[in-house]
Amino acid sequence: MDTETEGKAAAVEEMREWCVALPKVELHAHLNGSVRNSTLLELAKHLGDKGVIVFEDVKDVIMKSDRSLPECFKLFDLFHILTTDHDTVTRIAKEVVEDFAAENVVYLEIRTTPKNNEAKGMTKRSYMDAVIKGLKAVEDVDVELFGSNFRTNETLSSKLLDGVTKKKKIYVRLLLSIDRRETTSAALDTVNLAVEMMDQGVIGIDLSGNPVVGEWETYLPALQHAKNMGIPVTIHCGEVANRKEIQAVLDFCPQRLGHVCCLNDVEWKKLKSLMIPVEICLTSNVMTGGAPSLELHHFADLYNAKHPLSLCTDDSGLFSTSLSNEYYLVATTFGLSKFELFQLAQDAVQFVFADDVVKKSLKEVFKHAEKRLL
Ligand code: 6MZ
Repeated sequence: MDTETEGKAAAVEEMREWCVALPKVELHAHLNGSVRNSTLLELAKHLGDKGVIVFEDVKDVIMKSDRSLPECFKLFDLFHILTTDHDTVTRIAKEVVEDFAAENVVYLEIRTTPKNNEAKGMTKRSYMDAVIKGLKAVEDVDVELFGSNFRTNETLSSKLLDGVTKKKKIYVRLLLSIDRRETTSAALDTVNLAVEMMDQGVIGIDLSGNPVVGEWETYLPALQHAKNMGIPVTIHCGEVANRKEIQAVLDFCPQRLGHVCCLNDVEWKKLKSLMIPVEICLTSNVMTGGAPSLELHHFADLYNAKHPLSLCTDDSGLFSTSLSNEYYLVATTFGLSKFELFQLAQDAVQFVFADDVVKKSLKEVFKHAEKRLL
């Protein structure tokens, strides 16, 4: 390697490390999309040995690096076969939190679809209990799961400030996802479950699933119910060009929107005038065709317009990315400076669904990190 190449490699390495060290807020991460490949392979091997699946076929699918949008949803059906029993749900929830914490994510909203599975004796409630059990089982990281009445946020805030040498600390909150394949009544069950679990770390509702499946009218009663109950809602919007639905979602005016890829000029203008914060998923959108390339991703337009936004991973396992990598991609693709990246990460605190006490504590974390990173 010549000196110039070595210098470039060192600069890349330095920037990557800086993006890891940056405290980050993750607002759009699906539990089953964030599972480690090594865990999926281990689970697949186990089911292969039992003759439930053909391991070699599944292995190739898990390790494949490119994924179209329809392929993603076929894969989720496979992942759900591998992961949907109570013990495995507990395991993946634990690992996912550990992985985000290792990336210096200081606040994480994980979303997951509560599942009924009669064969496994699983109800939506027991599924969520298994998730929470996993969050509580995390050992190498201090997890703050409940509201400030369970463990004082001041305590966690001071721990978050402890720096790199001590145990990492992370706030975790849960969003319950309504899958677009569900009926109105199943969607309402999910919102009612969220109401029931508000004191256990559940903090909001998400609408997700295959965007070419289902009708907006099916979920609207449940989403409206959430709104009436004062539960924050985030909605996957415009992953495909469904004009009628994009319009309806914007009219519903949720607290946040995911993706916003296929909006036309009128919808784009409306989004900007409503100032709804957007969860930006660069790698996911480029891989699934929602954006033509990184360079042409709508992040640039929203960022330049000072529209509220937050960088997110969507499915870090499925798309082999991490939140640090998403910040790195923004730096290298759009030329943001470290100062601008820091601002971007810090601004995301405004869009968390947690209360003002948590926000205040997170602002302290950024204030402290500023001295170290800038
Ligand atoms: C829409 C997505 C998604 O809930 O089983 N999901 N929905 N668009 C996407 N973009 C690629 N990525 C994930 O996690 C997996 C579920 O999250 C939703 C799908 O409903 C998928 O089945 P959970 O933990």
